[in-house]
This record gives sequence, C-alpha cells and structure tokens, in this order.
Amino acid sequence: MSEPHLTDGGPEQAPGLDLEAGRVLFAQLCRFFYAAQSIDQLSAPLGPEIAFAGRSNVGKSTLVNALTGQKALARASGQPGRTKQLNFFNLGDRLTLVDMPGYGYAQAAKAVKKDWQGLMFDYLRGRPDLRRVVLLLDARIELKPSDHAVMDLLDRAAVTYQLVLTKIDKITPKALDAKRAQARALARRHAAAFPDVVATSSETGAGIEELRAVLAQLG
Ligand SMILES: Nc1nc2c(ncn2[C@@H]2O[C@H](COP(=O)(O)OP(=O)(O)O)[C@@H](O)[C@H]2O)c(=O)[nH]1
Ligand SMILES: [Mg+2]
Repeated sequence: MSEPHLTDGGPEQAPGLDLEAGRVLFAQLCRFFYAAQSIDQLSAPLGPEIAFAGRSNVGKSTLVNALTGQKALARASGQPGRTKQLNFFNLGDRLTLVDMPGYGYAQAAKAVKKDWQGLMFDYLRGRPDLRRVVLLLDARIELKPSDHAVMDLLDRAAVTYQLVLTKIDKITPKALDAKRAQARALARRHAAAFPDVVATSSETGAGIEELRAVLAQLG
C-alpha cells in the first residue's frame, strides 16, 4: 500500500486525538519561571515536563510560542547558537515546557557530544518527570550528523522522544510526504523514538493543534 496523499501537516494521524483537550491545556497561561545553566541550578520538577530539542534555528522557541499562543514567551531569534541554558515554562501548573539549547551549531557530531555531555545529558537521564522530548527537524534540511548523534544519545538516556517537522510552509506537499516518510522510517530505527511524526508550521499553524493534543495526553 502506498502512503495516503497529504496536502498539509494536519489531519493524518488525528483519529483518537482529543483536539479539545489540547486546546484547553494550551489556552492556560504559560509563564517562564527559571533558567538553568548547570545541573545544580535545576530545581525539583513541578510535575510532568516536555522538553523541546533540535539544532539551532530549527524553530524551537517559535514552536513554544505557537503552541502557547504567546508570541514573546520563548525568545525566538534569527541568530543561532545563543542560548546555552534550559528555560523552564509553567503551563497552567499542569505541564512544564523546557526550551533546550540548540545543538550542532558547528554541525558536527563532535560538537553535540561536547555541548550535550554535561547539563543536557544529566538533565535527560536524571529527570523521571520528563515525559517526552520533542525533537525538531527542519523539513527543508537533510538530517545532519548532529541530529543522529542526539537521537543516539536519547536512546541511551532512554527518554522517549518524538520527531516533529518544522517550517513545512517552506516546502511542497510532495516534498513533505517524502520527508514525513523518511522521519517515520528513522523513528522506527530508534529504540526510544515514538513512532508518530507531527509536521508543523508556526507560520501557518499547520500541525499545531495536533501537537497540542499529543502533548495534552502526557500532562
Ligand atoms: N517559515 C517559517 N519560519 C519559521 C518557522 N518556525 C521558525 N521559523 C523561523 O526560523 C528562525 C529560527 O527560529 P527560532 O525559534 O529562533 O529557532 P531556535 O533556535 O530553534 O529556537 C526564526 O527566524 C523563525 O522566524 C516556521 O514554521 N516557518
Ligand atoms: Mg531558541
């Protein structure tokens, strides 16, 4: 059987997803409550956490803003590689969203190891309340060695992660089909990867409701 034809990032995996639950969760006030630059600055979790990871400039901060409908919540910038800290946001006392530092600015697996060995790996491994890592991949760009290195690291940390494509407004429906199939195949090859892939655009809103609903199941 061939893949069904898709025209946008939305509805394909919608069956069973409670979009209303996602809407209600993300309609709540979300506020920044602290940043950690080292492991000793981490405070005890308030409850379930979802962390957003991905290469610098992939659209992490923009996605957190789109999900919460708060434009200036997580700082989005055109200048990659700036934030080297974990930023914690409290969503209605139900879910903590964690904006992780971008990796692979230098685009080398080696750089990922160096960046992620300390704080990030400690955080990922030692956080029982971390429900899922949302791993963002730019739909326009081929996977880099740094992406593979992070997926391997997440497998080793045994943290469930979910692949989310970003910036799908920048590609054709046909290219998106191919990218989605590629991401699914990739997820199947990784022990800790969740099988579903969500395709999003913070620009058009495609996939945002779906991702809210997916995350609402975890909080
Ligand atoms: N066209 C388009 N641009 C996006 C999208 N998401 C993010 N961007 C742009 O990509 C750049 C990097 O986004 P940012 O959120 O700062 O990336 P981060 O480094 O991963 O936090 C910014 O210029 C954003 O406006 C999207 O869905 N579509
Ligand atoms: Mg950012």
